[in-house]
Amino acid sequence: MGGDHTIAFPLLKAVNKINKGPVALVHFDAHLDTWDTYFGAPFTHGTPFRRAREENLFLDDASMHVGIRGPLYSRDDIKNDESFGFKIIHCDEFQNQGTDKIAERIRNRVGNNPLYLSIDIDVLDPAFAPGTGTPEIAGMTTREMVNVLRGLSGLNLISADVVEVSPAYDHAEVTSLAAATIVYELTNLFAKKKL
Ligand SMILES: [Mn+2]
Repeated sequence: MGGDHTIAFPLLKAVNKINKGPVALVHFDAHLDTWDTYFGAPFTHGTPFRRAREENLFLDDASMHVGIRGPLYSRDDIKNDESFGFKIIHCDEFQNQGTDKIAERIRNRVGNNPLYLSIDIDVLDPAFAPGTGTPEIAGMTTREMVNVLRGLSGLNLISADVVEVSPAYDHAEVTSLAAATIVYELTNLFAKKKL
């Protein structure tokens, strides 16, 4: 919970160790986070899933990004990302598809595989989560976020992160409220798994 998205890489390593193999990765974010380097550095909040790919930490036939809309450095960003095994649900698709349909697409992709959910708070529109380092307009609403998560009930969720909350940039704790409530929804998903 909380900080820089770089943490997803060591967390995935730990989860792979416990799971004894790669997991389905569903990544909510405005950005792909699969760059090779960011400002010349290999270990940053823009590169965790490239490093994870190099160590085969996620399943290339069961992983996806949700909410993508960030700017690209080059066309290769998309080509490389696809070659790593990611499918993408673009944020614009929420305009024409309900959250039920979006959740169904995620469920079909993940299947019965063990699931790691990585949630960058910047997947939300800055109206709902201004307190983050790389805000992008035209994002998800908190209502869409909550309803998609509830639609994932019953999946084999084994671990999750909620990252990139930056209280220094927040207003009236609106970002912290969104993040805390997302974590609460995640605990419900873990609890329902056992029913
Ligand atoms: Mn991110």
